[in-house]
Amino acid sequence: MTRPDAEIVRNDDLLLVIDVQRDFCSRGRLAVPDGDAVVPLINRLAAHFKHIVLTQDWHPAGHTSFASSHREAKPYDQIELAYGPQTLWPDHCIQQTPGAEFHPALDSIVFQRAELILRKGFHRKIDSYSAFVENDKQTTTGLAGYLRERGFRRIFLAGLAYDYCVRFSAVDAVRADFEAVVIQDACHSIGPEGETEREFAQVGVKQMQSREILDTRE
Ligand code: VGL
Ligand code: ZN
Repeated sequence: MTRPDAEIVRNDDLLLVIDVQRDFCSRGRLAVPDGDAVVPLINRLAAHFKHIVLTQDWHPAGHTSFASSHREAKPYDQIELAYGPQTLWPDHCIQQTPGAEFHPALDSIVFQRAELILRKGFHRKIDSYSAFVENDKQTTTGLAGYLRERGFRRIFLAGLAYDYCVRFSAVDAVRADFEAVVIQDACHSIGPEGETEREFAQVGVKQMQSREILDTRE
């Protein structure tokens, strides 16, 4: 019997798994509500993709996106940096700390099929929500060139957080001329989802649900 993924997922498709790290999950320092719930879905999705790339938020201590790096600032304040507005966050995903590790419940198939682990946010003075272009809108991570040279056409996205790193990555994927498909239920959001959904519709990011890929008999 033909499995649904035989029709949906193609060889030049890639699953881009965004920031599924301890600090974005329960008891993490920047816990996304119900963030852990994406893990079992991503584990199942991984079996349907030949190619996976993982991103890892990877900040040096004292990073400019941390409220603790600015006098009289608190987490979730908005400030103006040299490159423009920036939300300040609790310290999170500090390089080589447990909070920066991938979620322990990610299956080995995710790592086995991960052909690249892309770290971002490592420039002390620039945050990077997007896996493609940092928050200064100029510094690139190299991912677009990598994906193009590898011949990928469609980028499916899952992970955390829907309204930040997934959102900016999906929009930049379209800007870099890829087709972007967000697997919505395999993402969770820090805040309300409406603005993100509106932007996706505007720029042509497609959305789908994991069940459209997963065989429900699994
Ligand atoms: C993220 C805020 C700060 C994310 C990363 O992964 O969505 N959000 N750093
Ligand atoms: Zn971060």
